[in-house]
Amino acid sequence: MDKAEKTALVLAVGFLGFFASLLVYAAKVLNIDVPTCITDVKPFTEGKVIQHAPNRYEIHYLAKMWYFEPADVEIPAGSVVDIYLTSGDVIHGFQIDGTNVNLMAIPGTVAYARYKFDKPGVYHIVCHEYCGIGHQDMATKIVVK
Ligand SMILES: [Cu+2]
Repeated sequence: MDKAEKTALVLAVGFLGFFASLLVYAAKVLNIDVPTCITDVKPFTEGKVIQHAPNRYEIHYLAKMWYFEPADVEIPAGSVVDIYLTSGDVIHGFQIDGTNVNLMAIPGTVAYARYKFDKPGVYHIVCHEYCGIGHQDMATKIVVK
């Protein structure tokens, strides 16, 4: 093997190793991990907001062609929200703009994410998985006051 080739290979492997170790660090140490499989919550057929404490919420999102339920939720700043998501028909996407909450709504399954809404503002939620003719209008929001 040519010496330059060897150098390029070592650099590439080293870079990928560094990249992978940062991913593992984020997932295991900082707890920024991909959604895990939720088995203790059965798929539900209606969306709702449940308040457990002043700054503690649970939102059950139901994605359907072509809306999210509940629509336009309002919560106070600093709230920690457990988000559960399921679909009532086809596969949908669920991304909260400006956050790292990025889930898929798959019929028969429940996806989960927890997010702390520290900053007041309007958090738009969009469906980013093609779901039919009304897909581009499928959105809702969380208003943080
Ligand atoms: Cu959709």
